Amino acid sequence: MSYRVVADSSSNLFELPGVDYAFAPLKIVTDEAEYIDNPDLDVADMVEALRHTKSKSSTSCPNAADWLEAFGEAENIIALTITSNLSGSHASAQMAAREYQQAHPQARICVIDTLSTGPEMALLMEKIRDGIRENLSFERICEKVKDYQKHTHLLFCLESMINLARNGRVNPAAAKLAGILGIRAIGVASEEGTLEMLHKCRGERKTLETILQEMIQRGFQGGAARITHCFNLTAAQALKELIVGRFPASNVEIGPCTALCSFYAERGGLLVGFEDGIC
Ligand code: X90
Repeated sequence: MSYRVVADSSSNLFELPGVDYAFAPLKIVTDEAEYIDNPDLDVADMVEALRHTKSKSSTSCPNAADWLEAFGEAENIIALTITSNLSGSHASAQMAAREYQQAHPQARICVIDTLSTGPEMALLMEKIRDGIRENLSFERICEKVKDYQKHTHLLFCLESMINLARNGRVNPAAAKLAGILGIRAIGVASEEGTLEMLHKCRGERKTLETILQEMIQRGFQGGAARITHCFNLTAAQALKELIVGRFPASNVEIGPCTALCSFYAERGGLLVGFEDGIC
């Protein structure tokens, strides 16, 4: 049985080694330029250019045609989207799925609203890959990933929420928390797939310790954790060391944010996806 895994580029992954994978890119748009979240883009250049631009910047999600292109001609498709509460990506993917199903009545397609993004989405993708490798049925894989989703979480730590606030993705009061220089705001993806702020923290050490405490409080017991960072490898590594110091058997990997997450998480931002102990 042939499978294709598809996700929008908010997953920060342009490939998923070992499986047929395609992504649907989001875009960052200003009056002067359009940045497509794909491997050709130099994210450092984009972040720098955005820092100096006076024009308004916004983002746009893939449309149904973009999703259809990513679906290709696959027989079995599992598609993952960024939370439907903050983006139209999920609605586009659903529309594309209906069209695809009409054109390919034999095909099977499942579109999952991750109610999250970034590294939590990456964990769900890994779970799908495990299912494909184990030769599980399409239904079983979809069921398993939806079940796993109940046990995965996303925490994040931002040094600025300007782009989130300007684009109406967070309420202004929450944005104000992170607006003060030198203060980092820690938040979580809520069960409804919205941003919920938890703490403001001063100093990197304290911030990372608070993230680990929040992970433990949400049931982390040393399973898988995926960290993505926006030009902050040092903090990502320090967080990994903290996690592994406390849970030596944990499986922690670090990767960079691509364009969409870099735009919203902004320079210095960290995102942590992790599974709770029941997994
Ligand atoms: O459709 C679009 O234009 C994309 C809109 C995306 C808005 C939010 C992206 C957030 C990226 C920031 C911290 C994590 C928040 C998680 C909330 C569920 C990363």
